[in-house]
Amino acid sequence: MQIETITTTPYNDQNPGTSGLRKKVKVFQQPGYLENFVQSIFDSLEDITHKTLVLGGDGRYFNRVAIQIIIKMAAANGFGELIIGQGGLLSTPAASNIIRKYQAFGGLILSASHNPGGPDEDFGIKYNVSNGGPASETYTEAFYKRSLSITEYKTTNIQDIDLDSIGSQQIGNIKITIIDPVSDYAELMQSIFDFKLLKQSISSGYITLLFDAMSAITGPYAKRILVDILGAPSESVINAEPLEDFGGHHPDPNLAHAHELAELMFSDNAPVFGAASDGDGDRNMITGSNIFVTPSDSLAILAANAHLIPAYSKGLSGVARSMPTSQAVDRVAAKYNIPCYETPTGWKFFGNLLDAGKITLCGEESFGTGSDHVREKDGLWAVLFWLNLIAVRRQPVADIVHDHWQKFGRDIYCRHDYEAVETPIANSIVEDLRKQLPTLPGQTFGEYTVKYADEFCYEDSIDGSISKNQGIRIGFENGSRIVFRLSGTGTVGATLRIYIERFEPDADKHNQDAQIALAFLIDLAEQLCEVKKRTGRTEPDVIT
Ligand code: G16
Repeated sequence: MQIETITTTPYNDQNPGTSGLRKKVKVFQQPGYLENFVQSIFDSLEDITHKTLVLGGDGRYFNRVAIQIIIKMAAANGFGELIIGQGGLLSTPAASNIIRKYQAFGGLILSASHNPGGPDEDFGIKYNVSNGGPASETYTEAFYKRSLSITEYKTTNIQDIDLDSIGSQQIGNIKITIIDPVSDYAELMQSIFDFKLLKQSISSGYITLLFDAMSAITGPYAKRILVDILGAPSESVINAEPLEDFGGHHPDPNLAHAHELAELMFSDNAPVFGAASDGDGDRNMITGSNIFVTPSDSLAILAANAHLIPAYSKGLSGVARSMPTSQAVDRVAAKYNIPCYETPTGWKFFGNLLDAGKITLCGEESFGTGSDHVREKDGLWAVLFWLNLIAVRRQPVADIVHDHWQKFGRDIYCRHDYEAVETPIANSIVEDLRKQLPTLPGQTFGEYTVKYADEFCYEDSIDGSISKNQGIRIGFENGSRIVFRLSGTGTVGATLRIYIERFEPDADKHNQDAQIALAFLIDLAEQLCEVKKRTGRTEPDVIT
């Protein structure tokens, strides 16, 4: 194996966002672009010699090409072993599990998550550290800094590796192991949930289900677990084959993009339970017959019922949610007298709390829920949690949700996204909101009096690191909130997200449509940020 040092020129746009570096495939295909970023990561890590690196992605276009490039670079940079999912495939939670289980040094996960795939669409790459979780901002800032001054990268002249045959081979100083991407993950799920009860509930017909894998990574995982192990009929998993372009769709599990599932779930033939996951398998959308469960409510319901699940039967050490996620889980934590943490958007902020044992469950409004079993959010885990819950409580999803609201009140919630806004316009919206902040407290709009208006700043209670400018929050005396922030995962222009919530304690008013119940706050948000006025748009692109 001959090591080659290639001269390169830095790119100035390799600053990782909320979850790694995401760009158009064409950007990644520029000479040295992927290589520069990978070398910047390797250069920024502590000694990597003889260490083990996990490698896999969601199978989108450019996945296999990128994996071959990274294998050669990892070999040249001195790694001792690579563990790669067969076909170059690993869901994000499965990769996190493999890093932890095999005590790897870290992992590279290739995905742009829920963003579309294909030659003209998106690709992404992120580094996860030895706890299985996304690298913290300290690391990502170091990667970026290094990428601005990089002058060379290392690679080797070895042949492309056969990614499809399971087994190990030694090439020079590096061992390359291709593993089944599903079996370790399936084993982990069986150690958390009551599979015997699930099997009975499915075979008796009490639970009927539909899972939409959206032509993305969870197809093989869902088929193995839901169909082969738990015995659900094979038609229970749709769009089960991972495709490089996700069949031309957005692999984004919401009612707009998982429309096949949504149509069935809101029809007379709806099964008891329906769910979807995203490109890389870390997100989940939960529905029941004629009901959609918001991710914020789902987190609260899982927290309130966790004691019914074998792995969490002893209770939760604490819970956490990202700042824009509704306060529903806070009410559960208060009732059970456990700590509740509020972190910035981004799964990486949960890692320290999970490692320190301060929280067991965490989640985000962006269709992410997870626990201390891995250090990523986990789509199929959330699906199995809900199935286990339905099986134990012998209640349909709608009853579980309504019972929860009855007990805790309902945090009526929605998010409006304005996508691909011209960056200068988006920046001026944020700047102008910032200027208004000092004048807002004490002002009254209808029945809403502003209690505080600020920019969220997070201090990590474990390592003391501080993350500033994590979203603009306007909180009202009655607990309602409007939050504005720019997404850190888009690849075109800027995406403005507006998060709106209002607490409704009165059970007679729980069955309202969120857009109607929140209409006043939605109008107020426009009055404050003027996104429609400034962009000439009449509607958000996506409402969740
Ligand atoms: C990523 C992060 C999540 C975050 C989401 C949305 O998810 O891992 O923590 O909530 O992006 O972030 P933003 O609002 O900045 O676009 P994923 O599923 O895209 O990896």
